[in-house]
Amino acid sequence: MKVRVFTADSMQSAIAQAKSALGRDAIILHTRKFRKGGLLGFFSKEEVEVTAAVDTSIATIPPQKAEPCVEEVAVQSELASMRSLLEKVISKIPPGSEHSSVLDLLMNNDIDIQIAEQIINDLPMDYTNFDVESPELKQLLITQIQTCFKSVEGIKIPEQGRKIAAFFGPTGVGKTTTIAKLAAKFAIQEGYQIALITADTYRISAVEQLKTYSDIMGIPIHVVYAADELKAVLDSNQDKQLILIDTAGRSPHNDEQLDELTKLLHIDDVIEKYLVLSATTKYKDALDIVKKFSICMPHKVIFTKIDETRNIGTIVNLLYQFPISLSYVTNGQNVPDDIELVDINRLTPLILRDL
Ligand SMILES: Nc1nc2c(ncn2[C@@H]2O[C@H](COP(=O)(O)OP(=O)(O)OP(=O)(O)O)[C@@H](O)[C@H]2O)c(=O)[nH]1
Ligand SMILES: [Mg+2]
Repeated sequence: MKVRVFTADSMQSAIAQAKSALGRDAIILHTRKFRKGGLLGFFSKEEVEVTAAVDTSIATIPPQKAEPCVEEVAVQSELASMRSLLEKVISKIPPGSEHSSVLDLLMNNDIDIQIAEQIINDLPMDYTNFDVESPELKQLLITQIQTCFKSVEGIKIPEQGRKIAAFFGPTGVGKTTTIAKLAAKFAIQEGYQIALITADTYRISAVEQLKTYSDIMGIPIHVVYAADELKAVLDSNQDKQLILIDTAGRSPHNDEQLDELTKLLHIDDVIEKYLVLSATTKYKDALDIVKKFSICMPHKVIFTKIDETRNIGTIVNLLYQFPISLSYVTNGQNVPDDIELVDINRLTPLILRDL
């Protein structure tokens, strides 16, 4: 303990001196007043004496750090993991807000994030010079997307011989309607000799559906129940320049049905196989469909119902994933009008409709 005595002309001033010399923890041990100077007791001045002390042992003990409680530990660890997560997320965002705006635009059009990144990375020039909503940037993206369209070909009927085309895919995508549109185009508008075959004996009224079109157009129709019957009908229609085969819609997850379909379609190697897909299909489902139906070895793909969706990025996503040859797109229920050969210049602006 350290003890010191302080004198001043007032109690306040003496205590202030003590605190200033010994610190805020100083304690006052004793005070007394006394008179100083003067002559024979006259003219003397009253003074105050303060005895103060400070415990030096307290001052030298290092302050104890309180042990954190369980809740504090949990909060600290939570904060640490949030910080590390945030750092990871930030590290993945490429620098520049232009990049994320263009990425958003592509993703708003249903283009998968990884494919959108690829499209942006492959742009031949610095897109950051352009305003995100500028027509120049839109054109740059469209031109880049067009590079994924490898080949487009519709049904080509040879001068000599015939063409046999079969249509297959998931249920309800528009196979039968598309066949009716193509039958009208080739038979009525272009005057070819054609025949229809339906192998869809699975769904009640499926035969009736195609028969109604064949009756209106005056085109012969055959119904087949098995692969060998198909072979026989193809053999008996040698005089036809085009034969269109309808099949029952199949789930991509039913392997037994897909095997049966594959056998039917491979009864004759000359059959040109068209996978029919709806443009309204979610990308992940479309991926499954293309993977599963690849067992049937499609030559070309038809996208239907592009009138029913605002975002047809699924088409771009698939083209970036698979070396698909395109043929037709359909854009409505009207037979025969709502079908056209894929025109890249007309289709790609639709893909970026929301730009
Ligand atoms: N909006 C729109 N509807 C279409 C288009 N193509 C077909 N449809 C309609 O889709 C529905 C199903 O058409 P279908 O031709 O019967 O389909 P499908 O693939 O043959 O069906 P399943 O044989 O049952 O597998 C019908 O209502 C058609 O009118 C199109 O391009 N746009
Ligand atoms: Mg059908």
